[in-house]
Amino acid sequence: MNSDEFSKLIHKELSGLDREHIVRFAWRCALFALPFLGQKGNFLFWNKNYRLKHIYSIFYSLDMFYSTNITYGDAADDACLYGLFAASFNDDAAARVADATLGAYSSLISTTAETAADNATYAAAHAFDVFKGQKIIRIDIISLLLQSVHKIKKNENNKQVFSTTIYGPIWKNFQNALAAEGCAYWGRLYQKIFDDGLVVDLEAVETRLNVPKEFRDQGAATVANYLEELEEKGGKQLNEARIIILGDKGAGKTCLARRLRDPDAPMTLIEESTAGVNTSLWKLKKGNINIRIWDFAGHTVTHAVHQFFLSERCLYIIVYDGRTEERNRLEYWLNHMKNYGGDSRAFILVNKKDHHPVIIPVNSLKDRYPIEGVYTFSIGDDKDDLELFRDKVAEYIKNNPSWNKQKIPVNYFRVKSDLEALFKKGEKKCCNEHISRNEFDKIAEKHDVENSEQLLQNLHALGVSLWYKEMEEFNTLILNPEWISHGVYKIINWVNEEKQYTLTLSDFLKVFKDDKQRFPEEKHGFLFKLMKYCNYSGSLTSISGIRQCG
Ligand SMILES: Nc1nc2c(ncn2[C@@H]2O[C@H](COP(=O)(O)OP(=O)(O)O)[C@@H](O)[C@H]2O)c(=O)[nH]1
Ligand SMILES: [Mg+2]
Repeated sequence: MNSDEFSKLIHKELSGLDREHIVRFAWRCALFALPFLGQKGNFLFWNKNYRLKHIYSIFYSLDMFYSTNITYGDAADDACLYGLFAASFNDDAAARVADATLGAYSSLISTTAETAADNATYAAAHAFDVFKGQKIIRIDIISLLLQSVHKIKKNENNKQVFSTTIYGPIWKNFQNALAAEGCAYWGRLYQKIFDDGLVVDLEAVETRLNVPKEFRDQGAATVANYLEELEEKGGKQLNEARIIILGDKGAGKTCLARRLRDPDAPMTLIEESTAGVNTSLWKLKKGNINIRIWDFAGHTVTHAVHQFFLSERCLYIIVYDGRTEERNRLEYWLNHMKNYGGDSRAFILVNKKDHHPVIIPVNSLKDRYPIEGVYTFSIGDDKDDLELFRDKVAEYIKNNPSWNKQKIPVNYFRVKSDLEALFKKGEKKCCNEHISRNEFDKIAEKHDVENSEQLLQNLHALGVSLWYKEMEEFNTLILNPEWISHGVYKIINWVNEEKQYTLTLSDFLKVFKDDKQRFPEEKHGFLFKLMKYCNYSGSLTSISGIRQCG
């Protein structure tokens, strides 16, 4: 039987089945094909830079089949799969595995049984081809797949008794290929899924899918490492979210930051202004979530610094002064968020300081940007609206799986608590704004963390402490992001006031002459390189016209 004849046969078998059953079959097709990805014992057909991401995109999409919370048409994951598809052209077997996975995935996101069946057939045909395409083993793939449909049709016992030994040396090669990429974890996982008759543990799937996006973005090995720590050391609910407030100077950001935490907090005075960024903690009783609020200064000064702090998986609140005529500023901030914020979403607050009517093109903005809601009221005067807004924000965070379902390994959690204790804001005497790598390693060791480099990256991703690989030589782990933003702010202000067009390291002695304790000479190099890194020094002329921060 050739591939076309086989497709016709399968398609006929699938007709009349409901969508759910078809999808389950499609998943099995992708799974049958999976081991062939590593049939040569390596994944060298993929460029090293993307290899772990591609491997992960297969595992991630296979897990999505059993999620209780599938986001249909998740653009990012689609892109990931297509990337995988394209990349695998260098290897015939890999291309077919990718095709089978892609077919199965398309079946999953199909809304009708008919399209699900078309896509599942496509997956089956590629599974068929990959078996036929190799010469090492002889398996009757036709009866294997037909048996699978019949099992699913009967719905009696979901298990499909099946042994990985039928893959012969291919299974071993697949395992070796994974191990060579630091992914032995995934090898063990799929061994178990096959041994269990292609039945998965639903709770474990949810855990895998809820690994924070920052880790998932780094690919299969990072996720494997993370999941292993979770299994070995146990998990703890992270319950931590971030809000980033953006907007022009004077829009009302700092007032909002205060009143989110406490609706009766005093408004800011005209002369108060935020230097760089201020962070504060809003403890949400409902759901027991800690929300870190990052209140950024509004002006150009800080924009280049944003790249160090803005991140994905945050809730953005853009405060817009309803009285200004500059509508394009709203889009400016929305674009800023789009550039740095991944798939984060925004609340827009039009702060109506007086009673002028404000019209913004809500629908057209919603078409182009990920906007969760638009609210118009006065932070200062409209108590009820403020209450409602706080509820909406709290509700959004509470119900968002990226915050309410995330477990982190218990030892990560302990390191995080230790770092937070070292930096206790407001307690000047014991407040460490940064520590050395050595001090960090000691803490990591105390909590039994094996790979401290990995943990540094993880904590950075979670926004707990900032570690820049490019700045390794300075041996500085930042516990207080305000330390960076205030430092940069001071430098820029100095440049501005002195009308300097070039900046050298020795200038920093002058910049920080009144603040030697906080910014001692040995830390100047760090800030200097940081500014170079975000292209400040290269654009001094263009930043010399900036105004004060808001
Ligand atoms: N009357 C009135 N003043 C406000 C309101 N919101 C903010 N302000 C004032 O506007 C100024 C700038 O607010 P602030 O929160 O510091 O703006 P930021 O620069 O965006 O952080 C302060 O003097 C606030 O008291 C409001 O709703 N009504
Ligand atoms: Mg402010």
